[in-house]
Amino acid sequence: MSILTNRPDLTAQIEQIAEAAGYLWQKGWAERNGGNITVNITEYIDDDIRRLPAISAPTAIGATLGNLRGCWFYCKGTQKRMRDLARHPMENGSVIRILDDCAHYEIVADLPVLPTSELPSHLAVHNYLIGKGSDYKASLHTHPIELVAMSHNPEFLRKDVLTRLLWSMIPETKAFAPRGLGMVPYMLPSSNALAEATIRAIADDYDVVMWEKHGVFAVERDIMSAFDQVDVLNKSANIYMCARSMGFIPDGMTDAQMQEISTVFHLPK
Ligand code: 2HA
Ligand code: ZN
Repeated sequence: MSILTNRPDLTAQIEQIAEAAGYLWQKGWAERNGGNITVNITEYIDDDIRRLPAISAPTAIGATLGNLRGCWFYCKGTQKRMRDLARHPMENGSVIRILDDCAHYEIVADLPVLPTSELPSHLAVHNYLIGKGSDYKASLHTHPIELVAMSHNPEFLRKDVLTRLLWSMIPETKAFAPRGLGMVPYMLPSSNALAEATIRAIADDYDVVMWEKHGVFAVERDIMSAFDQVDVLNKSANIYMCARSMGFIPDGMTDAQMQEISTVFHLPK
């Protein structure tokens, strides 16, 4: 029996994760096992779930994350494909609980699908978000084609150069990705250094962070909102590339036009 049986609210959350995973595949952003999803589902965990036995041994996270005491997460499984997760989320990911030492987790449901090697860095981000009182529950790593292509140009890696360019391509981008795109220079995937630099960028008030020549890491209230922010930013990157491939450099909206968007939509920057 699945942990989702007779739990419509938890089921809706997992279905939203599966839907987003399907979009990642359809977009071409999730080749093979590329990308990762971790969602804090603690608010949907009832007493009956809390009494369930673990189906894995306690596993060390590799760090002590003090804000995660009592937290539960849905995590994509290691080597699992987003396109499979889209159809069978509980066979390609699992529900874990953080043990009271805040340094170990165990798998509770539905199957002993091991989380990815990136779990410690995703959990470190969630630990940071809880610590600052954020209501963000979802973290997403994916490989959006046009944004990754743009990160191969050193000119775009300077702080907020790409943010301004992307915002200027179409008015919605600033409205729906109002914190822009943070930049993290190339670092080894899954490394502690990459996780720490990502948290610093999120602390610098970005919801979406570019990992140079690799992909993006996004945080939001729920997984669909995280997907939406990446989607609007990548749409702007695509418009830029379409203009360049038609042989001209796009003008972009003017500073005054972008300022007007900020005023009308009450945006932070
Ligand atoms: O989780 O995309 O960067 C698979 C990856 C690693
Ligand atoms: Zn990746």
